[in-house]
Amino acid sequence: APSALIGVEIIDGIGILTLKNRRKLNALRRDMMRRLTESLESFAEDKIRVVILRAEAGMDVWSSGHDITELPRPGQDPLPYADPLEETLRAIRAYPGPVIAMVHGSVWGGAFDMVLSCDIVIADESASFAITPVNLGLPYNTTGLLHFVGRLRENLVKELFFTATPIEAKKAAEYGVINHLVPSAQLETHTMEIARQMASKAPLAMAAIKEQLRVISDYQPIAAQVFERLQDLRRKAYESADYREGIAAFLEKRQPAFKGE
Ligand code: YZS
Repeated sequence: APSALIGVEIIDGIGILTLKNRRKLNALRRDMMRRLTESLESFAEDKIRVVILRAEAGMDVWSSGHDITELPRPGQDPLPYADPLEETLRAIRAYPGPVIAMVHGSVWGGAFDMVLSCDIVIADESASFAITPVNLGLPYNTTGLLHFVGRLRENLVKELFFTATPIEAKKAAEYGVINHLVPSAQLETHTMEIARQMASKAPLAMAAIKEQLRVISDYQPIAAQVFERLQDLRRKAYESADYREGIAAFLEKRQPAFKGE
């Protein structure tokens, strides 16, 4: 059941959302994403000032990313506007208070986008981050690229996307992916401390500042022709044999062989 795969708690006035799809290493299933989005809506109604997004304690994989078995069939846009993961990213970014990602273990693909969509990232030494569309032959969405470009230096964004190789916690902290890198034993207490501190500050001012920052960083006007050209480039990729091959290779647990067609 979807409700069992997302933990929803309120501790000391802090909303805590926990990814609990342990069997699939917290692959971000549609029903889980809908539940996350709904939980954020209900936290906002209850005026919960700060939210923590986390995985269950002890997970070596924080999240394996978009559930690959649920990606739209090859030939269709893999990351459409209405994708439930995209809806969750928008809900996090629009939440009228800070959302903190508390990270241990590896973070893959769309889950990295989710972490970057949070306002603050607190992690321990076991954290690592990879963005993996070139392992699948998947053309990432422009909004998603903006999330990375808005947070990280362009040469790092390119390295991450072109290699699909995880960066380890130390480097991630150096490059600004992580706000606070703390010892594992202190991850929960440190995160709660920062959450409580932010929850004691003026919520209306905070909500205004967060929304201002969101609008400023989302504001990238692109001419209609340019956007359509980008969509054509993406379409060429998601209609290709390579994208089929990338998905098939994952499902068959083998390495993909890409041909550029
Ligand atoms: O064989 P069973 O049924 O036990 O299932 C296996 C995996 O198939 C499943 N699983 C997933 N199922 C759906 N979607 C996923 N993303 C996913 N990841 C894993 O979980 C069960 C345990 O996985 P194993 O591979 O056996 O575990 P392990 O050997 O410990 O390896 C862990 C990793 C995380 C290294 C491995 O599972 C992995 O490489 N997973 C895929 C990671 C990934 O590339 N995620 C990005 C997905 N793509 C996106 O989010 C974006 C759309 S994009 O591609 O654009 O970045």
